[in-house]
Amino acid sequence: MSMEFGIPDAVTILPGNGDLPKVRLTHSSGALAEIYPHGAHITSWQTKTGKELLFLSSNSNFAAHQPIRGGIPVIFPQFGAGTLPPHGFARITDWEISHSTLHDSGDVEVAMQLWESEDSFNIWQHHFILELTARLSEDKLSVGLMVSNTGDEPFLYHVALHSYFAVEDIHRTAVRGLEGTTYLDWLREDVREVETRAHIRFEEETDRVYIHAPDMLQINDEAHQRSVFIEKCHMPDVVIWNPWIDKSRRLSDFGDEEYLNMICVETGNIAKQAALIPGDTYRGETIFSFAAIEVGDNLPRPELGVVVGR
Ligand code: TA6
Repeated sequence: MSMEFGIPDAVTILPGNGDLPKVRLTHSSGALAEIYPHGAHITSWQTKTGKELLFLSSNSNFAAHQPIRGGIPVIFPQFGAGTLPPHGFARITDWEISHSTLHDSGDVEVAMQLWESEDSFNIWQHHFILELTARLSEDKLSVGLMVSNTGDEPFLYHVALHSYFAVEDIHRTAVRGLEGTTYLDWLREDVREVETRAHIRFEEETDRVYIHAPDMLQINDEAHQRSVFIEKCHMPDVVIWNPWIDKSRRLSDFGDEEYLNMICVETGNIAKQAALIPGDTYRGETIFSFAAIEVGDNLPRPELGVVVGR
């Protein structure tokens, strides 16, 4: 892995798990993020006090052609099962670093790109450039995605961030912001229902896609007394997933009890494929931030300006 993109004290390229390299982003406040060029996969986002906000399975693979279990998998061009590898090939392919930047604000940024190869063309006959940009601030992580159609044929695709968040106890975790949104329940033959709960809590396997969901979401990790805020732009749909007990046992790269300490809140074009004509480019972004909370019903929301101190 080329060292040309290293920036002293800000962007470091170093050996990661398995025989994979990783890039470490270090903000002057002490906040940190790590991203593997394998899948442009963000595996860690830590607060300036060292709290890890993303979930990463202790059983995850870190190897060629294998997905990393946890962090923020990049899903492209297919979400879920289909004619391509599950969740597409982007997450199991090595990307190239395209730039790294230390902004005047102190934000630290790295971008990675993936484009068609002989392997991808064998299974998906399209020309594309996919770029992920990760920008770390003191208390935010912004993840941007760009998809360009560089061929002369239109193509259909899904693109998403399949984000795994660490929670102290799933039984004391709630997701806010989806009340009134229509969802498909993938565990009940895609039955279509409207979410009635202001706080979604978890007591069984949960796997559903919320269509054209609101752009502001919140994960309340009550046991840790903190919230993660998710603000999405041009990433219309949201998947909420927890495998619970039986599915956890079926996943070889996921600990049997790890469902207790994670929740997936995924953002992107998921419910149906989007179309991209030749020469066109899609751009979307999800901004993750966090704050301490006081446990209770009237939990703070950033847009109401009542966020408790960091
Ligand atoms: O998050 C939605 C989902 O499609 C679930 O159905 C579950 O399969 C999960 O993704 C993980 O998929 P993976 O291929 O990473 O095991």
